[in-house]
Amino acid sequence: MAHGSASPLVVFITGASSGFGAAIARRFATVGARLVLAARRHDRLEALAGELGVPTHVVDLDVQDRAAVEAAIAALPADFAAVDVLVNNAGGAHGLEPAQSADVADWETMIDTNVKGLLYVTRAILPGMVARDRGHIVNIGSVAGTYPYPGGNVYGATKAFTAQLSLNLRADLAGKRVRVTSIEPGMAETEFSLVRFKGDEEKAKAAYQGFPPLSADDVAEAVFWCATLPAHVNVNRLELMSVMQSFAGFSIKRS
Ligand code: NDP
Ligand code: 8X3
Repeated sequence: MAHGSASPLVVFITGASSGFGAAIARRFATVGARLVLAARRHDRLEALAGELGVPTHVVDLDVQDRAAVEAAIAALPADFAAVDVLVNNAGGAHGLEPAQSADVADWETMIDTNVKGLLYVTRAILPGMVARDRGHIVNIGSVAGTYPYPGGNVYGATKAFTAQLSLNLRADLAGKRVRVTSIEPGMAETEFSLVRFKGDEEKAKAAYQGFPPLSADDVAEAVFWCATLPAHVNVNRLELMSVMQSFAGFSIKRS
């Protein structure tokens, strides 16, 4: 187990009620980790906790609510308080409209969740990691943070933030045994598209038709690998895609 510790890892996962977060919880449960499962949908978290067979602490949490984040982390039970691995996974995309017609409320939701929520959780957990000189922050970014696509405007920008913040955290943590990793997946079949298309199941399904997208388990495996490498190994960035997803190149509109 990483960190040279005999005791099980404590893993704090935001957005554990669905998709990557739930798969990450299941992957860490296979090695007996102690899990903090955070999200807004309590029933989903309770159901997941019930199936895992490892010690869990369920936190009903909207990461956009700074006071609630600080209170929930301050109130972690002793057995879960020394977080070894924080997976900043909560988030998503809202809308796929071009910037000139996108809904500003969707932009605000993405910034409040993917950027500010991630910061609130990180800021509350990081001091403990630094004090213990041990820990790992895994931020879930996206290929959308590196490669532009039509309609990706603010979503991609929030994921570019995640990638750069991850590198800057590494700079701030120089000399500390606290690792930071940015995981940057391409299209993966989860509830992501259902959220992006505001519950339109047909559109969401179509996004994953005709090719094998990544699965939540694929991404969970990448997170698990990074977190269980020897403690001196820091994966800075890890980008993964379906073999059938690639790059479109530049667009030229000729007259
Ligand atoms: P899902 O929609 O399946 O899961 C999103 C999770 O985020 C849910 O558990 C949801 O929980 C949680 N969440 C959303 N808003 C909040 C909030 N305000 N407070 C707390 N939790 C919140 O999508 P994915 O699993 O695919 O997405 C997980 C992460 O991966 C996201 O950051 C996404 O941007 C990123 N990603 C996804 C890709 C994909 O193609 N699927 C590819 C690359 C990156 P609840 O609603 O219960 O609060
Ligand atoms: C999700 C991947 O390509 O749909 O971050 O933006 S993509």
